[in-house]
Amino acid sequence: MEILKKAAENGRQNYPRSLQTTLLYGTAGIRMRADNLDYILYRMGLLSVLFSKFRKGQVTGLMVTASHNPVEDNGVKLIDTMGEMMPISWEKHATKLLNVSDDMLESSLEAIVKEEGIDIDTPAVVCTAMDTRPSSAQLSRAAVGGINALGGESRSFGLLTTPQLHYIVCCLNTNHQYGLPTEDGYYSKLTAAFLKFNKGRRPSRYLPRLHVDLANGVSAPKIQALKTYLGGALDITTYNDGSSGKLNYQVRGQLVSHSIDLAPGMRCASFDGDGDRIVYFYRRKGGQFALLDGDKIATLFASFLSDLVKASGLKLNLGLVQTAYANGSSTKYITEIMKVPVACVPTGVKHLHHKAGDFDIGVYFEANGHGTVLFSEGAQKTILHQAGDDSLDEATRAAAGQLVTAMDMINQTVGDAISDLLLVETILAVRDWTCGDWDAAYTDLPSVLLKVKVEDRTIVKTTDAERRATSPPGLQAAIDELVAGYKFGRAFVRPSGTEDVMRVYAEADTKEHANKLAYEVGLQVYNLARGIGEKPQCPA
Ligand code: 16G
Ligand code: MG
Repeated sequence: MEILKKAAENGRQNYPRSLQTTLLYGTAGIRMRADNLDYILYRMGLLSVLFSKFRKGQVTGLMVTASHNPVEDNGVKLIDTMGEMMPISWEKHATKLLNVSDDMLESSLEAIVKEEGIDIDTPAVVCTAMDTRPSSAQLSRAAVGGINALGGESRSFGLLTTPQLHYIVCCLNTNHQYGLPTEDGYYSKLTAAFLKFNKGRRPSRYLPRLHVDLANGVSAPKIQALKTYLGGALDITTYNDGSSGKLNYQVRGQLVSHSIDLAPGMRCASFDGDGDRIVYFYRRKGGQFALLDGDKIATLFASFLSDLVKASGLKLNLGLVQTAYANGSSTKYITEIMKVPVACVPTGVKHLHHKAGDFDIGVYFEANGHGTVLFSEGAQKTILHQAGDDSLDEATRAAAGQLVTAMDMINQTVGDAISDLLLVETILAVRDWTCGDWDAAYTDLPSVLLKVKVEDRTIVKTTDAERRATSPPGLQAAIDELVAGYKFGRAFVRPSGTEDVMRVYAEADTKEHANKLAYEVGLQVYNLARGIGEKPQCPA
């Protein structure tokens, strides 16, 4: 095919492969130092065109970002036609294109076309956007180079948060039914729902005042825009708003801000670099710092929505999806007190998103703050119908109407810090709650995360949503024995998908016990899975 040949030739000349290491399109696309990413972005541009053609010319998306990685890094996330992540079945094609030599690019493209039965003459459209990294503009140009080389139409949206691009792709493929495919359409839809919910509300305990750390990322300009749509309904003070300081400085894993001088009574949140994760935090009355993480947000959403479902007289099955990292107390609270079914899946948003689709209303969150709510098509129809059914009493209809408004506030395509923020604030306002009220639902068990370096992390295999190790032999038995020695003990190990390390998680009744359990399990991993370098140390 002539066009594949030309695109490969263009790649060889203008975007030659500059790395010889083996790369993986993994849990959340690919991320690495920005210096060598040009050819990768070019090739991912090519792939997104093939993917759009495969989807019969529907719009796909390509986001240039490395999320919460340091500013020197960059990366790419590819987006499916309904705004979800690119399907897992296509990740192998991405990985293949990342690793072939320039000479093999043409034949690799051809192989994908053949395997997926793609009609190369189908038109293709790819929307692109980027975060605020210094390398993002150049890398976007490389991606557009790839898109155009295969005859695809590229539509560049400039700076956006990752979830905003997901939203726009979904709008474009649903004939604007999901909303208007613009940044203005996004703010208008979400804030209209927020304002509707909060109109005339006079809470006494809840204060519409929030402090948000934006990690100097792309959400910084976006929150400024959001504020103009919110008017005075929510007073947001921003930190790390991009005016100075490094992107994601001191952010990384748990997103906790070090920039906010936290006084009792302040309600705070922090975002990651590309705006798809959020956690809340505050200081308890006694002065203790408390994190309201993805588990706490998930329980807040699930309890609110399940109350509305009941009040609207609907029989919809609502479930919650977590990973093994969810605190044991949250899982216990959700199943035993809230009586909401919980599913556990392997780490990585795509697994949670997929599983959430099994419920009429599926709430999913990773403890690290990535999550959203999915409403099945049937559920959406039923809710809309109920809200407009004049034969019902007013309270029932009003509850269904509130569900409709909540649906409008939620970005169902992917976890979205802005959308999650608006829903958390709405629920707190409706319930007239402080952070303390929210936090009181359950108390997290103390937990610890450790990293262990091993020769080859692929020798550790897991099952049961990563909660049990099946290899190397003896590892799980050793973990079971250790865990049995601790009250409320729980521990698991899994190979990281983003770093060359093994991760160890442990929780127990006290911090000291959790530390000790993590350390003991870490040692077993080190011994049984061929650890290298320094042995794990017991956390202080
Ligand atoms: C990626 C995932 C995140 C997951 C993390 C685990 C997405 C968008 N992001 O950042 O969900 O928690 O990887 O990293 O899927 P790990 O495998 O290194 O522990
Ligand atoms: Mg992110």
